[in-house]
Order: sequence, then C-alpha cells, then structure tokens
Amino acid sequence: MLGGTELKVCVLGLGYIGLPTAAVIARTGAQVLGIDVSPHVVETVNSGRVHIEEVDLDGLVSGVVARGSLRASTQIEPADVFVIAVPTPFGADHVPDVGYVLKAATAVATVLKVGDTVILESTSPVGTTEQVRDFIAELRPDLKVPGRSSGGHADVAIAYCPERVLPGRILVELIDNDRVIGGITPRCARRALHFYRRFVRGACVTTTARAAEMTKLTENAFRDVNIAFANELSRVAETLGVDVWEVIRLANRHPRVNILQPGPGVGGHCIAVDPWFLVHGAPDDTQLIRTAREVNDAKCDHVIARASALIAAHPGVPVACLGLAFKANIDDFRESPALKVAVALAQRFGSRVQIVEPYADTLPSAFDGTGATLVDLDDALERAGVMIALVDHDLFRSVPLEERCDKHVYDTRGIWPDQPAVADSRAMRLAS
Ligand code: SAJ
Repeated sequence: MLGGTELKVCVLGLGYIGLPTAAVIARTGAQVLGIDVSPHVVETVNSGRVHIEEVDLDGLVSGVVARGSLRASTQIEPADVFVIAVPTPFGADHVPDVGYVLKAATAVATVLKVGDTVILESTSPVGTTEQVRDFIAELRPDLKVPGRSSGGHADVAIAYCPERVLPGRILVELIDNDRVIGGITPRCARRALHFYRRFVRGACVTTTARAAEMTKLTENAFRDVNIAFANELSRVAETLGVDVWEVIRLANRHPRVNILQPGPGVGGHCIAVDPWFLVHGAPDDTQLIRTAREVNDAKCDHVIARASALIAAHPGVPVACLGLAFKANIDDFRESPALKVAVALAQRFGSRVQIVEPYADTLPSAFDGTGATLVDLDDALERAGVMIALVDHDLFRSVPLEERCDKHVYDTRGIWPDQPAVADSRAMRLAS
C-alpha cells in the first residue's frame, strides 16, 4: 500500500510536530487520523482549526480537514503506517521519561497487522526504538517483529526518524530538510524511507535506529554547547568591560569561526532537554555536554541578578520586561528563560514590573499575585524608565533609538547595537 493514494496513516500526538506532520501527509492524498489524549485538541482539529501557532498551519489544516484527508480522535484505529510524535520529557535528576512513547506503542500494538510500519519521531534516548520493538513483541506474540524472530521476514517494520524542524519554519523544514531514517533492520529503514519520500524533498538517508537516535541528540547538544560558548563569552566580556556583540560580529569575520548569540539562557523543549539524554546514556563521558547545560542554565540566574541590580539602582522607576517566549516571533513559553527572568523580577519588584509580550493575551499563571501587568509596547515605551529586553521579537527590534535613549536598558539579546553603553552597566557589574 505504501505510496498509493489510499495509504492510511495514524499520527500519535498532535502537538508542535505531530499536527504539522499529519497535515503535510494528508496533503499527499493519504487518509490521516491524528490521535491525541486531549479531547479539546481533537475537537479543535476536527473543526478545521489549530491549537498551536505556526506559520501557515491554520490554512493547511482547515484545507485537509475540509477535504476529509485529516481527522482526529482520542481512539486509535487500524492503519498502514503509525507515526509516534509524543513528548519525551525528563523527570527528577534529568532522567529521560519515555512513558508517553511506550503508551503510544501499547495503543499501536492493539491494532497492528502484518505489513504495517511503525515509526518513532519523538526525540528519544538511544535504545528507545528497540524498547518499542520489545514492547510490541511482548504485547503481540502473534506477529514476527524485526530483529527478534528468526526465519523469514518480519511481519512489521519498526524505525526511528527524528523530526528536525525549527518552530516558526516547521512547514517548510518538514519538506526541505534531510531526514535520517534508522531501521531496526535495513529492511525496516527502507520501508520507512518509502513513506518519507511521499512528502520529503530533502535527502532521506538510512542507518540503524540507534545511530538515528544519537544523531538527533547530537544535533541539539551541538547547538547547546555552541550557545553555551556564546553565553560564557558574554560573561567574560562583561567582566572585561567589552561589548560581546561587537566581539562576536568581528570574530565571525574569520572564515572558520561562527559564534552563536548569547541570551538570557536556553529554552524550549528541545535544546534545553535533549543533551541530558546523552548525559544519562553515558554519564562518565559527557563532561562538556553536561557543563554546557549548566553554563546555559546559570546564564539565566546571572541575568536575573543583573536585572535586579539595575532595577534596584532606580527605586520607584517603572520597569518593562520585553518578551516571555523562549525565542523570537513564536507563542511558545515552554522552558522559557525570558519567562523565568520576568517572573523572578515580578516577584521581587511587584507592580513596578510591566510585561510586553505580543504573543500573549493574558499573563501566564506564574505571575499570579505578583502585581505585574501585561501592557502593550507603546504603553511600556511611554511609562517605563528601566527596560529589560528578553526576547528578540521583530516588534522589539523595530524600536528606534529615540524611543529608548532616555531609558536604562539591559539588552540581553543584543537587539539594539546602537544603544549607548551607560554607567548602569558598571553599576550592574558591581552589584551582581
Ligand atoms: N538560542 C540562543 N542563541 C542562539 C540560538 C538560540 O540563545 O544563537 C536560544 C533560543 O533563544 C532558544 C533556544 O536557544 O531559547 C533554542 O532555540 P533554537 O532556535 O536554537 O532551537 P529550537 O529549540 O527552536 O529547535 C531546535 C532545532 N535544533 C537545531 O537547530 C540543532 C530544531 O532543528 C529541532 O528540530 C528542534 O530543536 C527539536 O525539535 O529538537
């Protein structure tokens, strides 16, 4: 059935990855059923709407739902291909929690039949796809699973293919990015490859499930280590009284240097989480990866200390915190360092603190009882005497110098290169 127009696909998890993936597959003419534990999500998708903000996703979902190619349910149904895209958080001590993956595998096992393909897309510790295979083998002893049954071909294919898309560009990157497809066996990898060819324009490269799992973790750990380098540089530059943004701009003129941008820490549900899966898998061999995580987390506390010192140095002056999202131009506040900083400042300075976040209608509950208020950018620019820039939303970048030059500014993202260095930065250094 693979490649035919009647292909039935079941996507488990309709979050930031699952819903766009389900919609893109539905656009190829496949019959897609999206499964989610939340009745609200299921209802929203079935009415042709979306519960997450992502460029062009609303139009795509409403189109494929109207055409009858995509529907959602809380109950799994038989299909030809199952794509598991559920969260993999970590628990206490950063131990990975693959409970949602195994729960999804349990549901798949109830309807699995000869000829089906099961693909895990969730970012997972190395060995999880084999765990899924073992789980299915135990629940369905009637089926020959790959790599465990001797004699003849396996009845089902099981593979790992990590998503690698960037929030804000998901629909483009789902199609254009290369995919790494790791099979439990080479035959499993080829089956999954055949499926991805339906909608991926980038190269599809096959390997083992374990190598594909580690590849995904490696990509995000690589980025985390490089951001940690930038964050460490920003602290060195503060100590030495140098403008880190200028140093990075100049260093990046070297043909083999490409330093990332410092910020208030690393957020989101990927870069701040996935490196721990490598640390957990090989604790004695991951000094650098672990330290990078710690450097990035410590940067957030450092920003809270410096911002607090700046605010305390100007008693009674209204403060504007610009941004809560974990990065620019998105509405996602998960693991957001900007949110953590703003909440800490609101808890300490109460109603003096105003929050500007164009992607929020109300303040998150973490601000309850602090006295902080959500205001629009114009109000903040009119009233605030201290401004802490926490997110590089385009809206904030567009504020010209004439609207900021009379304020005490702490720009944690380097969005305003023309902001004059003020005596405050020395005061902040001494106080923090
Ligand atoms: N950040 C910096 N400085 C930078 C770049 C990012 O401080 O120079 C911060 C951001 O502000 C944010 C965090 O890092 O708080 C993460 O943002 P991001 O844009 O680096 O990454 P994500 O989490 O949106 O998406 C990443 C991507 N991975 C890589 O680029 C290697 C994406 O391709 C993955 O699909 C995604 O993780 C995922 O789902 O794993």
